[in-house]
This record gives sequence, structure tokens and C-alpha cells, in this order.
Amino acid sequence: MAGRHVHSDVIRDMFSRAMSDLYRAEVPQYGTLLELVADVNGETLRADSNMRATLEQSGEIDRLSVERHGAIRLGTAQELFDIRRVFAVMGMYPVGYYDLSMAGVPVHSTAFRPVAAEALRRNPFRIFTSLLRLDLIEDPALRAQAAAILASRRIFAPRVLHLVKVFEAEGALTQQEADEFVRETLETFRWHSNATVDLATYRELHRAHRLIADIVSFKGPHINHLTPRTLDIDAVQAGMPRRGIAPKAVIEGPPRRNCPILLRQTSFKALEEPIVFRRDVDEGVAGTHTARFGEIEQRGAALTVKGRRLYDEMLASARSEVQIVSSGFNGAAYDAELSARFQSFPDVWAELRSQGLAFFRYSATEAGLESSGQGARALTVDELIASGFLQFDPIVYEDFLPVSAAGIFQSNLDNCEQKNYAARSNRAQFETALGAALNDELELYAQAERASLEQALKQLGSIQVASA
Ligand code: OOG
Ligand code: NI
Repeated sequence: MAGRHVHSDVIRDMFSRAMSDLYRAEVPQYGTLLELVADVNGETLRADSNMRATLEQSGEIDRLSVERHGAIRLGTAQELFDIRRVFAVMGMYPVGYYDLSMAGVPVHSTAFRPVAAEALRRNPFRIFTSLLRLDLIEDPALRAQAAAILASRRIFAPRVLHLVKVFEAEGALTQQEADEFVRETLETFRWHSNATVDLATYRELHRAHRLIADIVSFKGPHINHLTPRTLDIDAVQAGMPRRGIAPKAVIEGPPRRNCPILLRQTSFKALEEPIVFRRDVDEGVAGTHTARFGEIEQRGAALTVKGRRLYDEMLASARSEVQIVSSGFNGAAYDAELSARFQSFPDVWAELRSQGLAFFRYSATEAGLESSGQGARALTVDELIASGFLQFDPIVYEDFLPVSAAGIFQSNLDNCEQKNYAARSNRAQFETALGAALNDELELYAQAERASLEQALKQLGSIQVASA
């Protein structure tokens, strides 16, 4: 192990910063969005000292400016298999399964992210990773053509796969290897303005689905957006037009609340960018392709199965009442309906806890530590809280939401492009391609909650068993 000491958390941090620099250079509007988000976050923290204190307490304040997620779309099982190994070098593991075919998008997805509390605190960088479902291309000739094009590309430089093998054998990389790994891996996600297909092929793929053209026509899976975390998504949404950015019609996810839950997201529309199509005889044909955009997110508490069920029901009832149209003219009606439907979703942390709707991280208070083993010894968890010996803070939701993800995908497709796929979700096929089982996000939150409670009870000298 001599010299092999760079921690995966450090490599992920290097990589997420490099990715942000790359995207900022390639898509200047993303830089403008980052400035807006930094301004709004600064104002929010100045105006709300409670929020500041809570974020400091949970350690989130330090990760705020580096916090972001990105998204890529892969073409083959082999690519998914290899990307899992590449992300493992950075301490990112596949969590959750998202079926987008229900929403007319021919992909299924997972999110690669850190899972340990300490790793999440250092840098929670996540990549929403989709795999094309070739089986959803109806025309057999086009399906075969797309498969052949994808089979002949190599999205990773040989050095990347070599360094992955070194990591797998040694358990870590040297500083020099880590630097090279980050530099070389970044190339996989770079934008290529030269398509690998000719214009006629591109058009056919595009006709089958715009995303199919985006995945099949290029040398690699360009990063299609990066998403910083904001403390006030409504303020950023309102501020976008003033900085020359056009936001999508509505914010996805739950409405604005006192106690933020899950994830709220919005994005700006994908840019039309010049590309060159291949032509065998002489030089290429100029054209355009629309894929890359910017997004922002505001994260709240992770919900339990019970909380999530309630969320899904309320969201579905709002959506069946007001259908969002992409022009966004009914955006205000949708927001009002959503807020009305969520009225009965408890909006006080203590209630969210007592009703078992959200996950919390428990910690012993100063007062609790002082009376450790004495006053605290025989009290129940509820009594410890009531006596001020034990406190609880919401655990941040680190994952994604399928209905929201579909809304983000669709904001970049024309309404007339809506497709309906009859095929059902296929998690087994995804896991086979991945070469590993997906982690269950609910299990991860439950574990984090249990571990924090166990530790706090131990510190308090309590004889309770952690079972909250
Ligand atoms: C991914 C869209 C989903 C999110 O934040 O829900 C997503 C994509 O467009 O490839 O990033
Ligand atoms: Ni996203």
C-alpha cells in the first residue's frame, strides 16, 4: 500500500470541482446560475439566523458551496458496468432505481452517490445515470443500427480503465494516479461538437425519440446538466429572468413549506448548440443539437415509507387536477393546487417525527451529557426529548424523485413528442447490466437514524434500546 493513500472522498471532491469548472467553461449560463445561487444563499443565511444555526449544527454549511449533482445518459450495458467501477474509485455507489418509461422516456436510471454520513458531509456529489432501453425502440432496423453504433464506441480512455484496475487491486490510488484519473475521466463527460453519425441517421434516431439521438450520436455521454443546491429555490426561480435565464414552467416536487421535505427542482431550457454531422465523402454538415441545460435544487428531509406514500398521493391528486402544460401559462394554478393539497401534510418537525413520516438524526444535548447516567438513565426516547436531553434534526434527502426527474426530462422535449411505452420497468435487467445490486435508499436512511440514536443513547448512559 506504500504511497497509495488518496481517500476516495478526496478524489470525488477533486472530480466534482473539475466537472464544475469544465461545465462552467462549456456552458456560460451555468456560471451565471452559480452566481445567482451564491447570492440567494448568502441573503437567505443573513436573513434567517435559525436556518444558519441548523445548517452549522448538521455540518451542511461547509458543503453548501460544493454541493451539486449532475446527469449522464449511457448507451450500453458494458458502459454501465464500467461506470460503476469508475465511480467506485470516487466513493460513489448506485442507490435507487428510477423507471422513466412510464413518463415516455426510454431509459431507466440510478444515482451514484456517497452513502456514509461522513462521506456525504465531505462532498455529496451525485450523478443521475440513465441507461438507454434499446428494447423500447419499435423499429427493428433502427434498433439494430443504434445497437451497432453504440457497440463500436469506447467511452473511457484505456488509462482510466487501467487505473480502475489498480484501484480494485490496491484499494486506493497514489496522489499522482488520482490526479491522472480525474483528468482522464473528465474527458468521458466532455461535449463533442462532432456527431459520430450522418445527418440522415441522426434524423431517424431523433424521430424515434430525441433522447435516443442524444445518446447514440456522439462519442461519449456528455454531462447534460449540473445542479447546485440553493436555500431558496423560489427566489432563484424568480431571479432567473433578471439574469437572462429562462426557467422551466414550474418547480418540481413538494410545495414551499416551513419544514422542507424531499427535493424541489427547477431548470433552465436546454441550449441549441452547433454541431457537425459526419459525411463520408468530404467535410461534415453543419447542424444543431439540443441537450445541455442547468438546474437548481433545494433539499429537505428524507421521508419514511409512510411519509413517501403520503407525498405520492398528494402530488398525484394535485397533478390530476391541474395538468402542467409546457408553455407554463397555468403554472400559478398548479402551484396553488399543490399548496392546497399539501395542507394536511404535517409541517412541524416534532409532528413529522411523532407520526413517523420523516427520518431524523439524534444527538445528545449539553444538558443531557451533564446528567448522563443519572436523570437520563431510565427515560424513554420521547421523555429524553421532552426533558431537553436528546435533540433531533432532519436527515437530508440525498436521492431523486421519478415524477420530478420525468418533469426535468420533459421540459426539454416538445409536448408533441410525448410517447407512451407499454413495457414495464425492468430493474433486474438494469442490475444485470450494472453487475451489482442497487442500494436501497430507505434502508440507508433508516440505518443512519438508528446509528445516531444508538450513539446518543450510549452517551446519555440510557438503558433504552434504540428502536425509534
Ligand atoms: C436526467 C434528468 C433527471 C433530476 O435531477 O431529476 C435529473 C437527464 O436529463 O438525463 O437530473
Ligand atoms: Ni438533475
